[in-house]
Amino acid sequence: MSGPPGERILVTGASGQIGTDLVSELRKVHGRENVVASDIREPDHESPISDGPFTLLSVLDGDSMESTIHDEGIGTIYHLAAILSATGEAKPELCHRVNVGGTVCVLEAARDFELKVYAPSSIAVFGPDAPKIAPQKTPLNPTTMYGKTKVTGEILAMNYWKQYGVDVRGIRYPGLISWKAPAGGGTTDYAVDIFRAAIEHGHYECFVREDTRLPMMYMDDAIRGTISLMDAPSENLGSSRAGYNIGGMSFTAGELVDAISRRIPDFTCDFVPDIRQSYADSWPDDVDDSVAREDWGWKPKFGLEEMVDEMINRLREAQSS
Ligand code: NAD
Ligand code: AKB
Repeated sequence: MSGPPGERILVTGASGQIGTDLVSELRKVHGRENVVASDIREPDHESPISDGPFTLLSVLDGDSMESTIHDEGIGTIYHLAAILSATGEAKPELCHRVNVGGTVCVLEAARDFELKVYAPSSIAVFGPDAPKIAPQKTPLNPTTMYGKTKVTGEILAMNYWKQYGVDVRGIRYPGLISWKAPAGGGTTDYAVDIFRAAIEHGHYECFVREDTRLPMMYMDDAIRGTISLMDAPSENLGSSRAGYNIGGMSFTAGELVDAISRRIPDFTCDFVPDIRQSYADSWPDDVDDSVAREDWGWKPKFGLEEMVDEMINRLREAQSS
């Protein structure tokens, strides 16, 4: 099956943390009917993505993916379906099957239908040997299965671009912080879960040590970065097109607790590290995003203080509505 691309957009893994925000933003830009959300689980009734087209679709089912692309007139795929780090370490075979197998399915369909693809990577591509401020180019030796699948995803994307001319782009997202949907089984989930716990219970048990520092980003910046990378002229994108470092903020879990406590004075937090500590310890403190700034004009808007204000205000508004 092949043919000229349609104009509509397909989002895989759309019911997850990023999809919940990205689908809404894409529908604002391209029109509600032109963005088809898909996942193996239906979105919640209150989810913002339930206001437009949705189809149940596994990224491991190549035939269904190709018929969806054909029938729905798809020209671009935002491929978000994946198993994140904490779930991935517990279920490494599933993580490899979904993250690598799903990406191959999407890239094969893109090759057949001449589609444009967004396939995100992660700061998990870096291993303990990377500099603490991770450069764009450095040996990638992750110790987690999730990180290995993300390195493979970047390699596959570059191969499809070089061998078949498939226009694939990606960002190595830091830990993403948002309020519309819960985080989906990653190591950086504490920086999301802590806000709801602070507001609802005044207390949080944090699964990494107080001095754990990681690169993080507020979701609005991540969505703006994603759309601006996809809008960038292809000729501006160099050899990092499958996995650009983008920086937002970098803080320790203790600094996050302090920032929340300045707004919710009774808030308390216990630090009780579990296995996820070792995944966090294998990742960098921050990233050097100078290549993304140079190639397509990346610049973050949210720092720690702005992000904490937004998270608390938005969650309180959502609670009272
Ligand atoms: P998430 O776990 O919240 O959502 C992933 C979605 O994929 C889920 O809704 C799940 O149901 C779906 N899914 C799982 N298996 C599937 C399959 N076989 N077919 C179709 N759908 C399937 O993840 P997210 O946070 O939205 O992440 C999206 C992408 O961004 C992933 O590639 C992830 O690695 C990457 N990323 C996320 C973060 C972050 O902090 N959220 C950071 C770095 C990279
Ligand atoms: C995770 O913690 O697994 C994700 C990521 C940084 O890729 N949030």
